[in-house]
Amino acid sequence: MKLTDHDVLLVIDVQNDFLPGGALAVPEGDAVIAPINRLAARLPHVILTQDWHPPGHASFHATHPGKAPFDTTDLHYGAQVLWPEHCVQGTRGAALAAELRTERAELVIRKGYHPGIDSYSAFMEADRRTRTGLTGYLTERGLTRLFLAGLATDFCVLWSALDARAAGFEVIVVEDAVRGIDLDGSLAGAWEAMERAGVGRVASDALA
Ligand code: VGL
Ligand code: ZN
Repeated sequence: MKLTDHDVLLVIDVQNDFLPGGALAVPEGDAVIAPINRLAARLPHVILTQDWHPPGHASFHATHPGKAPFDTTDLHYGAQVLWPEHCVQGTRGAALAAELRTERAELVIRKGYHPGIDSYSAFMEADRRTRTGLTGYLTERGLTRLFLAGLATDFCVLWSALDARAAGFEVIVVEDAVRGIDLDGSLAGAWEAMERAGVGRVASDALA
């Protein structure tokens, strides 16, 4: 696949808490690092995201007495999965993976820092109103085609891909550079939803 200067690698949430041994470990989450590092050396532009929650965040089960991890609850904007406490601002768990090659990243965009709103998407928070600013950044820089990689396929990658499509970007998921959590079939559902939305798929080898 031929790349142009309008292409960007968007690396979603490759943080310690999503890796094996982390607070919200994604199965084989560490397997994304090697392909991402190869792509980060190759794509003309690289942007990273970082899940970045304050202590007591509304998406943590412990914030809601009587709730267990992976229960759901209703927040002011709708249904919310309740997660183990993860990616707390400034902690080791919130840090980007040490093995991730970050030196070519032009932007690190943080999300999920409003105490009462979760944000799976790199573009828009879960209230579906609060914007992160990423659409404006990409647009100002003329970056029109997004290659998505990272964690987790069925949450932050999925929502970022759908919002990017809705904003008019071309979106291609690098299928060997993502891994999912898979709650109740969410991983298969995520691939279906992305296909319906016109999200493409590519193997990292095709870009190497
Ligand atoms: C994520 C659940 C909670 C993700 C972030 O990065 O996919 N999932 N926070
Ligand atoms: Zn989170």
